[in-house]
Amino acid sequence: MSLPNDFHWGFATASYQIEGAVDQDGRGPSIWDTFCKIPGKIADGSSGDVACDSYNKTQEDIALLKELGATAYRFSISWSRIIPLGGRNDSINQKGVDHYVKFVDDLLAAGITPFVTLFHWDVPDELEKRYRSLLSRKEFPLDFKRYAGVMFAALPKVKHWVTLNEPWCSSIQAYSAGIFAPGDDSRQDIYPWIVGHNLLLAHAHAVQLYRSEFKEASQGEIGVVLNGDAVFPWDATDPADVEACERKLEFTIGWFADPIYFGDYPSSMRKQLGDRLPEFTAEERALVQGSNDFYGMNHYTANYVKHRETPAELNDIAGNLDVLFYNKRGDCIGEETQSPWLRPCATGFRDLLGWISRRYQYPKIYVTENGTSIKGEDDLSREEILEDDFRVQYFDQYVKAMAVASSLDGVNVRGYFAWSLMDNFEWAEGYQTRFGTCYVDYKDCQKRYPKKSARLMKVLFESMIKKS
Ligand code: GBH
Repeated sequence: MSLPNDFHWGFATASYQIEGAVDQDGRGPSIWDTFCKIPGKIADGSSGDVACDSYNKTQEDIALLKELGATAYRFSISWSRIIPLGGRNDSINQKGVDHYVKFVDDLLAAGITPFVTLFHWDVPDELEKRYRSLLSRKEFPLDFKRYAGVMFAALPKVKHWVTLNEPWCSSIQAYSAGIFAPGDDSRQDIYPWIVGHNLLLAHAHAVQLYRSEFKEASQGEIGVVLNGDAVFPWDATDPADVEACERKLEFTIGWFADPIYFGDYPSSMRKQLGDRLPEFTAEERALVQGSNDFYGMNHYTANYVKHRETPAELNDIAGNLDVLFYNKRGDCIGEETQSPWLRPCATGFRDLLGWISRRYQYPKIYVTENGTSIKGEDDLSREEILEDDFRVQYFDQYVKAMAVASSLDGVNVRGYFAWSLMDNFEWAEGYQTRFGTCYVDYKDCQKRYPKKSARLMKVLFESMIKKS
């Protein structure tokens, strides 16, 4: 059981979840600033206004990464710090650009490889007001392309670019569930599919620009990050449940990865959604197909999947099936955590790495997020929180499952990022849910304290990465 000798490992974060400093140095508001102000949207009524104050603590964050031994760091850029109004004819905020230029330089000086995400859900608010942002097939992809180009030019030393984080969440959580910004669930039958299409176009435009003007000089790579939970049939002897498992993966992963690797949506989606799912024009298809240099994989949990007998509802987003924690025999998928959707099940990780590899011809994979919350963690004292044995066990099992997939299943996994470097703004769940491997004391200047799990990572990876 081992990992390749050039394997990258480290921790991940996202701009709105950690930066704070929302009015500093000319940053414009994003849809999350606006969304957090709507009463009832965030569990504890909080926002990213201060968060971990990482915008003002870059030196501390880099020191922390160094102390923990990370060889890489995945973070995201706040689009509205770069172009406060967001659009392709709007002005650039040099202070925002300078901030990330210095951050990348400082990371490299510390021997840490930056993996930079351009978009982790924080659309400039002005674009929402101007043309309803993600809903615009004409404007959004081009505005994103221009923003991406500004960053490619500003950060030539970055060799690993992520266009989008989890377009599934931008579509479903925002336009079906309505629990993420901008929270528009007025047309659950069509908006998610339109938004997904537009995000694919935005991704592909950025990739095309990178490849035509920047890739050769910087010798870098670019790809999208997709979320996906592992699946097990509710009744393993029922072919309809086995098929439902496949359909669930197609509706979450294949929705984006099939157009990127094959040039079109999965037929199971077309069959259920009909013309509510946009068609690719020939031009769009040519742009999207082949637009990944690597596959970015965010992975946390698994479910049992049971097919439904009744016809799919108009607002169904999963493939007409039930997603369950127990199977027919009464086995439970995994223990409860603080996140209602997350239950540890490391065998699912190995399975899903295999599924992605087989379906998309063994792409290079970076595991761009993996981690867990812990039930009741926020109710404990700091001393107790630092002994996060549940998280230690989670990482131990998941990283080993990944090493098995790498050693035995031919999976080409080349990097891994624990979510997250530190406790942070957990979107609609506010600050009560802690995903950090480091504890953040929000009552005392957002001081960071490594939990046991943060220190485990180095031990784990050093024991598994081949020396030569
Ligand atoms: C990641 O998404 C995010 O990238 C990161 O910002 C976040 O902090 C981290 O997870 C922890 O939550 O509501 O039952 O339909 C995780 C992937 C996929 C998890 C969708 C929640 C919704 C399940 N997410 N899933 S449900």
